[in-house]
Amino acid sequence: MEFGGQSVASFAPAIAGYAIRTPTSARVAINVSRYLDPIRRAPFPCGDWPMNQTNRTYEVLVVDDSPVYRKLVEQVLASEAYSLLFAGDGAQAMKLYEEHSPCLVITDWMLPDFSGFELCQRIRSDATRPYTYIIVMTSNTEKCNVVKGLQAGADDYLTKPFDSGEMVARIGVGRRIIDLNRELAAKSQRLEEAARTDPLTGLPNRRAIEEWASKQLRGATRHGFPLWVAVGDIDSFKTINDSFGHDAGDIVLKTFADLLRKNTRASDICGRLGGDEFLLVLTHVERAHVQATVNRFREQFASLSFPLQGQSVRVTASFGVAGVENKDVEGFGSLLRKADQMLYEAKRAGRNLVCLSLPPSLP
Ligand code: GH3
Ligand code: MG
Repeated sequence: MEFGGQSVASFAPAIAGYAIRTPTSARVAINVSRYLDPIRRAPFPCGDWPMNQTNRTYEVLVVDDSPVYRKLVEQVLASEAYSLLFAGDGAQAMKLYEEHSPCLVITDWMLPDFSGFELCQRIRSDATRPYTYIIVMTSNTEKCNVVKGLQAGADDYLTKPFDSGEMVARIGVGRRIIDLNRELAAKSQRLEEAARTDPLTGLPNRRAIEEWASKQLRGATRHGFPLWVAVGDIDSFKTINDSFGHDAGDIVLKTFADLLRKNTRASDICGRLGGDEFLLVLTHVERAHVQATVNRFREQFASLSFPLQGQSVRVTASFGVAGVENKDVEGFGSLLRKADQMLYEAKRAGRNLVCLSLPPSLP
C-alpha cells in the first residue's frame, strides 16, 4: 500500500499529543546624552509598553487517529517554517489547541471521539484567539461531508489519499490568509498602543494610566494592599524652554520619563499626564516607606546634569503623593486630586520636595 508515493512500511508511527516550540524577550537602558542628538526622534516609539512582533512560524495541529497519516503530514511539512503538534482524537486536539493556539489545523473528518464537524465548531466558538485556518481531510466516500465541514467553519478540504503537492499548495493558501490576519492584528495592536502612548516619551498616556490604575485600585480595595499615586511636576520648566529652547525642554522631559521608567517595578506603572506632569502608581509599598521611595526619584533627577548650550544645567521636580491602605474605598480621580493638592503644597513650600497625604491609619 502507498501514500504520496511512499510505502507505509517506511514510516515509523508518529506520536500523538506531542509538540515542538520556541519563544523570546528583550529590554532597554538610560542616560542623558542619548537625548542630545537632535536628529534622533522619540527614542522609545512605544517604550517598554508591550508590543508583540508578528511571529512568522506556523504552528500546525495535525489531528488524525492514523499514525500513518500523521507521519505523512509530518513529512510533507518537514520545514523550519512549521512547528507541529499531533493529536490522535478530538479531546487531545482540543487540549493542544487550547494550550498552543495553532494557526493551522489539519483534521481528519472521522475521529474516535467526535467528528471533524464538531472540532471545527468548537474551534470557531472560541473568538478570543487569533484566526485558525482549518483544513478538513475526508475520504472520497465522505465527500458529502465537505459541505458540512465548510459550514461548520472549515476553510478548505483535502481528499484522502491526498497528493503531497496538493497539500503543500492548499497549506500555502492557508499561510496567505494567516499572514493577512497576523498583519491586521499587528496593525490594530499598533493603533491601540499608539492611542495609549505618549509619543514624546513612549510612556503610557493619561488614558492608559487611568485604566490600569482604576483596575489596580479595585484590587487594592478588595485585597487590602497599599496603593500610592505620585504626581511629579518639573520645577520652573518654562524657564528651560525659554532659556534653551523647546528641544532642550523635550530632552529634560524624556530624561525624567526614562528615570521613572527605569525605576518602576514590573508590578507598577508610570506615565505622562501631559506637559511636564508625570504620574507614578506604586503598589505594595508600606506607608513607612512611600516617602523615601518617591524621594529617591526626586534625588536622582536633581542629581542629573544637562549639558545645554555649553552650560551644565540642573533641573528639579516636585511630587505630591496620596494613597489608600487597608481596603479603603476611593476612586482614582479622587486620589489624583489629593495627590495634585500635595503637589501644589510642595510647589508652595519651595519646590524640589515630596509632600504626602496619608490615609487615616487603622486604630
Ligand atoms: P512650576 O515649577 O510651578 O511647575 O512651573 P513651570 O514653569 O514648570 O510651569 P508649568 O508646569 O505650568 O509649565 C509647563 C510648561 O511645559 C508649559 C509648556 O509650554 C511646557 N510644555 C508642555 N508640553 C511640552 C512639551 O512636549 N515639550 C516642551 N519642551 N515643553 C512642553
Ligand atoms: Mg512644572
